[in-house]
Amino acid sequence: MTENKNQNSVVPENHPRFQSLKYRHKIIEGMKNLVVAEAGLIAHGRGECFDYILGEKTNKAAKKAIKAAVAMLLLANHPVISVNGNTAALVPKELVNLSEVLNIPLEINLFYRKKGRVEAIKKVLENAGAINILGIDEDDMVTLDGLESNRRLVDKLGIYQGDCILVMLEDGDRTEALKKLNKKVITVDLNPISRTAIWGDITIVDNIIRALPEMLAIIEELKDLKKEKLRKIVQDFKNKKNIQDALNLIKDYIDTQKKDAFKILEIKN
Ligand code: PTJ
Repeated sequence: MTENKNQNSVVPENHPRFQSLKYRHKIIEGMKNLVVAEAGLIAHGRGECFDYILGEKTNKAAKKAIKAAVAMLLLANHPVISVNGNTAALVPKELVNLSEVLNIPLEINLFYRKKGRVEAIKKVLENAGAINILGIDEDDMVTLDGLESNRRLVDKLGIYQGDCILVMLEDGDRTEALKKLNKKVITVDLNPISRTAIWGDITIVDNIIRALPEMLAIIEELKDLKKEKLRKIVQDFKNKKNIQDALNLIKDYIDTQKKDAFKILEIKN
């Protein structure tokens, strides 16, 4: 059972949408604690919709992208994991594990900088075991060129000097700005044709709740490989082709679901 205390509702584990409801409640709780922006609820709903038409599982294209992403992170000189409200609410432990295993800093970077949010997210990450979190102290922040939104505020020791940035659930502007600054961008975005997805160097079309554990598993496979082998994995990965594959998966999934739904409709009538 998972309980959403403030709403007095309990979701039974055999509920067909148990997983989905569990994560919805995390997002709702996150919003009440200032971790998630109000707009984060809408972003989550959009993600759910894409996840539904991707079959709610990590597909082959996503697995390829995850492998290339891990190789790229292992090769980078100053990689950084960018954390927003939704990621902190949904996968705090996985973010901290990823940061520890790869020795990569976590940097809080927000679109909506409502008072108290940075501190709320810091607390969630610290409760999950994070020690050194960037993007906290305004004195350590500088602004990124070519960006008007709050995401332009970055940590001198983090995204500002980073060469490879992992961004999840993003608005497109920042990915574009990071690319113009010659940084490599790895994205996790369920919408394969969002601006973030299109501008990223490696686009993982998957739900962060599955993509991050999968990344952690792949790190175990790749962490001892020689640099040439890692470079080959990155070079062989073609993001455009991978995005096309993700879109084809959506088309195939909808076709199959349509057939199944029509079988039921025919029996029903
Ligand atoms: O915490 P803040 O202030 O930094 O704000 C975060 C949000 C998410 C509100 C902000 O970045 C935003 O408005 O994002 P967008 O433009 O709505 O884009 C979010 C993208 O993430 C959409 O393409 C969604 O389909 C996708 N998405 C939503 N949930 C997930 C997801 N992708 C992967 N995993 C998810 N769980």
